[in-house]
Amino acid sequence: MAESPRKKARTEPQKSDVTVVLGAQWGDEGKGKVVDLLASSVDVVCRCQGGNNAGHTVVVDGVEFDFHLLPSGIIQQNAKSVIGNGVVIHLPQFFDEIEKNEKKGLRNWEDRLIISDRAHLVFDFHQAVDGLQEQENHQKGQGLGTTKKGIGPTYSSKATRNGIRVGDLLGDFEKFREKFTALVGMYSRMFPSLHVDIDDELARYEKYASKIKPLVYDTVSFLDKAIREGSKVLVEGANAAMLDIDFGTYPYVTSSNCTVGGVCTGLGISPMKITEVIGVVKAYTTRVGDGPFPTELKDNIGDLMQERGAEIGVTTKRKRRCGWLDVFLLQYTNKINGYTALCVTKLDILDTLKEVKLAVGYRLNGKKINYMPSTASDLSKVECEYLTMPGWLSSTEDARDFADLPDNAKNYINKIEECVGVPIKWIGVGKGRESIIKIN
Ligand code: 2SA
Ligand code: GDP
Ligand code: MG
Repeated sequence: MAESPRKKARTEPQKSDVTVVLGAQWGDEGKGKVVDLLASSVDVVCRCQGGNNAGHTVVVDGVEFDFHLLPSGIIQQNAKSVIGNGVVIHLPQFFDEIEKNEKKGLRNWEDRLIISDRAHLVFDFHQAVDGLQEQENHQKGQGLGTTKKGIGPTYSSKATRNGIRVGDLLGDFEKFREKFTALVGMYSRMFPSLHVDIDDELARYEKYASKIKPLVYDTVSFLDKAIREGSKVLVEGANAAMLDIDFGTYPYVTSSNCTVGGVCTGLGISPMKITEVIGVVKAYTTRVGDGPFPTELKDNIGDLMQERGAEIGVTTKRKRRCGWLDVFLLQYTNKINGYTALCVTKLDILDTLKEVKLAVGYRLNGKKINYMPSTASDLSKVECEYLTMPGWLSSTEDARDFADLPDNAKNYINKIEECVGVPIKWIGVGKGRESIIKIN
C-alpha cells in the first residue's frame, strides 16, 4: 500500500543546506573574506540584517573590494545575492556602492541581485538624526560612537511602525508621499534643527523607485523555493554578537540582531533549515566605537596590533581599539549562536609577539563570575584572568597547512579550540583569498 502523504510529510525531514557566517566578537573579524571563500560553491548569498554601517573586505587578485550593503558574494558570477527583509537600505549609498565596485570590475550584478520588498528604507534624515543624537549624547559624555549611517533611527522607525519599506516606495506614490511627510514631521518636531526639503527628496525617490523596481522580489518565497529545490545558501551576518541589540554590550550596540536569530527574522527562514553556523574569530580582539572592552590594550602591544592589523574602520575610517583574544567572551557568544565551526582570522598579525595572552575568565568585584555581565557598567569593571603562552616569532603568512605553522602557533590555535569547544576549520594568515589554512 502506498504511504499516505500526511505520514510522509511527518516522517521525512526536509533537507536543506544553509550555512551562516557570524561575527563572534565586536565585528571586523574578516567575515567578508570567509563569505568570499565559501561563496564559490553556493547558489545563493544573503544579507539578513544591518545596513551600510557594515564594512566587509574581500581581496581578489590584489584588488580590494569593500562591501557595505551588498552581500560580499556578489562578486561570484555563479551565485544569486539576496538583501533580506531585516536589512535597512539607504538607496543613494546603495547605488554609489554599486558604481564604485563597477569601477573595480563588478559586472552583471543586476542579473544576480534581489532585494526584499519588506526591507526598510534609510533616508538622509535618519542619518542626520543619528548624527544629532550622537552629538547630544557626546555632550552628556554618553556617545555610542555610531557610524552615523542612520541605522538606529531607521530601526526605531521600524519598531514604532511608521517606517517606510521598499514595497511602499514601489506602490502608490501618493501613499509614499504621505508616509514620508508624516515621518519627516515627527523627526522635525523632535529635532527642530533638522531641515528636510520634502519635495526635493520625493522627486529623488521617484527616480530611485524606477531604478530599483527590477531588483525587488518577495525574497521569502524565493528562498523557500531555493532551499526546497536543494540550493546551497550562505548567509553573511553583519556586525557581530557583542553588537547585538539584545545580547551585546547594550547600549553600546547596533540596532539589529547580529546573532543567529537575526538570520531567521531577517530572511524569513526557519531555524530548522540552518545546517552550519560558522563563527568568525579574529586571533585578537578589536572594537570600533565606544563601550566596554575587557581585554583592551592601551599600550605598545595594542598599537602594534592596530598597525600590523591595519585596524581602521572600513566605513568610517576610525582607528579600531585592540586587545587580547577573549575566549570567555567566545564561550558566551557560542551559547547564543551554537557555532558548528570556527574560522580564526589574522593569526599572522601576532607573528612578532614574544608572548600571547588569552582571557579565560572574568572577575567582578574580586569574585570569579561564570556569566557575561548584562550592564555596560559591570562589564567595564571586569578584570580578566589571562593564560599566557609563548609567541612563535616567525611568519605564518605562507602557511597553507596546519602542519606548516610553528609549534607555538599550533598550541595557540589548539587552546582556543579547547576553550570554546568548537572545531576550528579555517585559519586566516593574510588578506588575500589564498591566505587561508583549511583543516579537515
Ligand atoms: P551603528 O552605526 O548604529 O550600527 O553603530 C552602533 C555600534 O556598532 C558599531 N558598528 C561596527 N563595529 C564594527 N564594524 C562595523 N563596520 C565598520 C567596519 C565600522 C567602521 O567594518 O569597520 O567603519 O567604523 C560596525 N558598524 C557598526 C559602531 O562602531 C557602534 O559601536
Ligand atoms: P568584516 O567586517 O568581518 O568583513 O571584516 P573587515 O573587512 O571590516 O575587516 C577585516 C580586515 O582584515 C580586512 O581588511 C581584511 O582584508 C583583513 N583580513 C581578513 N582576514 C585576514 C587575515 O587572515 N590576515 C590578515 N592580515 N588580514 C585579514
Ligand atoms: Mg567590517
